[in-house]
Amino acid sequence: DNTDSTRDLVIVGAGLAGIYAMYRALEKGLDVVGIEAGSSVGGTWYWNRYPGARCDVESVDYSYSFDRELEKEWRWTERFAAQPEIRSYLDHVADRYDLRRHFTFDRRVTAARFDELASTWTVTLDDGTEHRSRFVMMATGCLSAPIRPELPGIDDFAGEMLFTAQWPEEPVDLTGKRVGLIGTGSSGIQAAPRIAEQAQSLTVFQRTANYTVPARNRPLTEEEQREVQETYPQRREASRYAPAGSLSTTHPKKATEVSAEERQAAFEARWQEGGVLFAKTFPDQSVDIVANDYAREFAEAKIREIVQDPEVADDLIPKDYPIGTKRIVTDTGYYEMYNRDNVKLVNLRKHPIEQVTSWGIKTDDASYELDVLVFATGFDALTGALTSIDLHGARGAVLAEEWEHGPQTYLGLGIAGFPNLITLNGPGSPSVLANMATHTEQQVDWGMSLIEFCREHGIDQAEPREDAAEKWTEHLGEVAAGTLFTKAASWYMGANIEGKTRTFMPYIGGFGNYRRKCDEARDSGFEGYVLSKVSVGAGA
Ligand code: NA7
Repeated sequence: DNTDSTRDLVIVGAGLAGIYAMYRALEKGLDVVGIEAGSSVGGTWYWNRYPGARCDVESVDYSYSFDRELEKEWRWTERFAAQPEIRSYLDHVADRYDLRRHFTFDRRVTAARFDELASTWTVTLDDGTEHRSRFVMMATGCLSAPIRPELPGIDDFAGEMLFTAQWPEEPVDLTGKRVGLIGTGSSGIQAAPRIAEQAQSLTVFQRTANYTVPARNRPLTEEEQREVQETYPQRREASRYAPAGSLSTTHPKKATEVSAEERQAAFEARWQEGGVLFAKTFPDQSVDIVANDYAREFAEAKIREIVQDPEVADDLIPKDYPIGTKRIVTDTGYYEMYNRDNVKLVNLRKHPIEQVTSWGIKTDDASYELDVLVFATGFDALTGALTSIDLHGARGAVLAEEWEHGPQTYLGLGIAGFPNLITLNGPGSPSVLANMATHTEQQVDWGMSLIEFCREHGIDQAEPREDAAEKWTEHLGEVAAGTLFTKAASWYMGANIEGKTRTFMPYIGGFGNYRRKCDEARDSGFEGYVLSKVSVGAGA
């Protein structure tokens, strides 16, 4: 509203994290306001409405655990929930706890500036409105700043352009249309088979092939739903300290220790079971290239088995990174789709795009006439949503400058130079490697405990210590260096953005370990922070 009053907290974003942060803030009696760029709650699940959008974490785990009553009254219909179901779940949560009225929708935060004398943030919205608060929580998402590729001639295209990350609310009818799809990450791979069913033709423009495993999504039976309900408390408790924030197992032995038959059987079982856990069939798969090669060869044989045209199969096989080191995709009928007559794969590595024209796409060897162009071209992951805000901290610190050579955080939750700022699910945390629902609750709860600690102890400013942030960032790098993940030009590494510093941004030491480290940091009385009482008569 105005700058006259100083609130306790501004929450930026109303996705999975922002919704829960708002719930907790209100529960704690904080004077809080939330800002959201979309017209409603949902975040990722509000924006990514493309056909086939689905979560790759099992629905019963990809949900809040903070209220047993909420858990009891909600029924997930499928093993992996599709976007509409997750969105209605998040709508339900927002309504059930009456959270909506605390958010301002259709407004984007453009800037935030910390006033060192008053120990307050001034948060500026795109309509010029300002909010003053003691704390700011950035629930801005880790895959929320979509990329629009700078293809030559892109503005000349006369047909319809669609972005998976900004798909229209109204249903899009692709019947009889010649559709081109650029991008074969999770979004492109999920959308393609659904588009191919409807469109006259689908041409997939692939720059880098991705590994994808069948999701084997299916309706949940009554029996399964009952069992989940009965075991929920134990399931949640185990998830809270699990390596990826939900239940998972690996083969008891390493891939390099078992016979070829046993290996094959284990991979086959995971392939049939479906889902991302194929990437964790064996415990050494993401650290030992020999073990990884076994998994890779298995997946390649599957591709060759499914795809009838050997040349297409060959194009679909990734060539330049270990399997699982770019987030493995789960699909429904992706490889099978290439056996349809109306689908064509264009390998941009062999034949790059020369020009987008009014009528379609020209590669160096062919012309493709298109009515619709779909972009599934990814995000400025982890840092993009934060650095796109003009963020000014203490002593002249500007976030985009501070992070020019890669993000530096303390536990992924705080940034040196930026007092009273809590970043949720951002770089330095295991967010994108974990079940985001479990992760979100951990992050919000930790952030709230910092705010409470400051209130209880009359602390005006809590700022991560420079050395603590350096140490954490170093630790991140060391843990990543012990894996194969640094071998891929992935968005985890910042490699999908030209000019972005390449550094492994998430914490890959496991969610359970991460939670323990965060717990310790909290229980130490926030030793990793400089905690100061500076304001004169500015009690929040
Ligand atoms: P991703 O995984 O970043 O995929 C983006 C895709 O778009 C990828 O295949 C890119 O190829 C491709 N791309 C990007 N720019 C271009 C240009 N200019 N030309 C051709 N192709 C391009 O994003 P998603 O949305 O699919 O998935 C993100 C995460 O969301 C996913 O991992 C899940 O965790 C959920 P490239 O690989 O860069 O060669």
